[in-house]
Amino acid sequence: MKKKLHSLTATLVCSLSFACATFVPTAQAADAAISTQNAWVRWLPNNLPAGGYVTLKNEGDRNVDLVDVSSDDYGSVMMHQTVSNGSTQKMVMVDKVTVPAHGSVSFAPGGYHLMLEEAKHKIAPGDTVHVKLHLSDGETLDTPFTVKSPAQK
Ligand SMILES: [Cu+2]
Repeated sequence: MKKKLHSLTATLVCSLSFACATFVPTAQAADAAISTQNAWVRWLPNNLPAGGYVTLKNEGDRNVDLVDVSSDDYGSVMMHQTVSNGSTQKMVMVDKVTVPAHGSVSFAPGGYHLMLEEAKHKIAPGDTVHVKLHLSDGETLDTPFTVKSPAQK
């Protein structure tokens, strides 16, 4: 009962306020649901390809796929998965990675990773690079990645 009264009040306030017009789209955008955590790049010397790692979290009710990646800092960015084959490991390209509803997926050493090649400028540990994560719901997350040396965690 108390809750109902409260929401009636909110509706009334809302209808009298211009702020309402901007409030509604903001609430919908929040539904988009994917956020990133712990984004970092394992830097290697001599312009070698670097691995990018990040955790994607989905607060929404629907699965969302990561469908493409791009960066202004690298000429080539790909989604890879390390697959072990008995005693050997190889990397395969992946077209998409699903972030399950109310779940998360991690890009981490030994599993999914971003393969970052052809750096467009000098990149060194301590730098921040940006990778755009393109999602199946139409969102693009321009995500800052901290560049770390292999010795750092
Ligand atoms: Cu790779």
